[in-house]
Amino acid sequence: LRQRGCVVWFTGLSGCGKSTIANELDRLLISRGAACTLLDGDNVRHGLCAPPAALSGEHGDAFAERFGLGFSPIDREENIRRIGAVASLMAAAGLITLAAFVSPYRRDRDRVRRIVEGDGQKGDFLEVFVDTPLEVCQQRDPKGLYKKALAGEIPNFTGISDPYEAPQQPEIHLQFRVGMTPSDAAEEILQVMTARGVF
Ligand code: GGZ
Repeated sequence: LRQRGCVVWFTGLSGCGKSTIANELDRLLISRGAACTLLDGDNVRHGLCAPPAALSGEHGDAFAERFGLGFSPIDREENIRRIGAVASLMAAAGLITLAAFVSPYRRDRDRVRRIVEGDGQKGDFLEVFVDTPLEVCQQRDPKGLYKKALAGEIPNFTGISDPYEAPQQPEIHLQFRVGMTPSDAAEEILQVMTARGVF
């Protein structure tokens, strides 16, 4: 099997399914012998970009305030910048790198695209827009975050009190359909990857 190092970047609202689909694609790729890796909020926000509250220790609050990231616009920008830099290195090392983050600001996503394409070549960055309507995400509300955001308990919540800037020309546009499974979505992405000579 042949593969090309690349970044498959999932973007969409909280609860849109991006992490589930990325995990499904990760499994599918591994079952076919690919060398791939997955970055998502669950691993990155506990490590590389841990929030201030999780960073304490010998340097105390000063350290946490400087290096821990929350959800203000500038914090999200830095979150996406760090993830983009890591993803670009992984892709350059030959890995199919899946990244699933809300990444609501177009400018931040486009910056990652330029870094990945600059380190590699055009076609190494595939943007996947997981286009699930806000109402559906809100209805799912797996972690109860929308409820809290609507009650004013979470500031800057994407889709409620902070904007989501949809991609204008994503390589893959996954439009929500009733009955669509994460595995259907993963297959659809894999087909595009194959057509583009990534795997
Ligand atoms: C959006 C938030 C927020 C705010 C906490 N806005 O459904 P989840 O829980 O698991 O996915 C969301 C995750 C977003 O983290 P990212 O690193 O992907 O965001 S970004 O790309 O914008 O930097 C949600 C939870 O963290 N969460 N507060 N205010 N999502």
